Amino acid sequence: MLKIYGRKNSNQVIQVMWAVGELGLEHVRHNAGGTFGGLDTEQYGRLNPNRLVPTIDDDGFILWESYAIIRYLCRQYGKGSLWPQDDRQAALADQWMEWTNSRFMGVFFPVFWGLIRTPKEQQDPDKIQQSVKATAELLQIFEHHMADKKFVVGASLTMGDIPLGSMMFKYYSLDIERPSLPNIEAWYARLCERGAYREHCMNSFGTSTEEWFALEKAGA
Ligand SMILES: N[C@@H](CCC(=O)N[C@@H](CS)C(=O)NCC(=O)O)C(=O)O
Repeated sequence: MLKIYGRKNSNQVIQVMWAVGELGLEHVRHNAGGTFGGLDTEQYGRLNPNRLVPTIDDDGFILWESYAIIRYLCRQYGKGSLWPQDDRQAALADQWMEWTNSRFMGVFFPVFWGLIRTPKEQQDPDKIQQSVKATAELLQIFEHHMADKKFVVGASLTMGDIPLGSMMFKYYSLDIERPSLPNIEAWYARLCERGAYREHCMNSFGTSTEEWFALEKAGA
């Protein structure tokens, strides 16, 4: 059976779990990383020498790097659904995955990290504000792309929706200024209707670093 190693509040784990949920794969997830620890053991080092999460073990096939895991799971178990049948559609889905990694994460993650993973007294409001603004500007590209689409590459959910979509719960939950982005808001509303999205992506992360760790310890 598919095993996933990683705490459920890690963004990289969340996106893998959402894919697993959408594909309906039988699986077991083992808590690892963060306050659960376990990454420094010899056994974990053999699975993932980077000592990071997530790692998967699919009947003895070991894989790390969340984007590689999502692509593997979608190609292996979701051809024609999360992995588009058409190679060009698959390439476009891949493009938006990479865009999320190379462009969106760079501007949005400092917002999330600055507000939630940094103790209040160490926060830098100006830096956070700059990243909030940069995120809003960057999202205009995706807003424009979504003008005539229900999902990232067309009429149904694909792997292209997964990385960016998984971050949208955080984007829309944080107490930050957001521009009006009607196409993205409509897409996000569609994601929120999905059981797997609600289960894996819409978990409270608190409003401070203390709350974050308390929720993590509670396994929430
Ligand atoms: N590029 C890697 C990054 C993995 C990564 O940085 N994982 C973080 C959590 S998001 C981690 O393992 N941190 C140590 C910990 O959780 O203890 C991926 O996408 O899988």
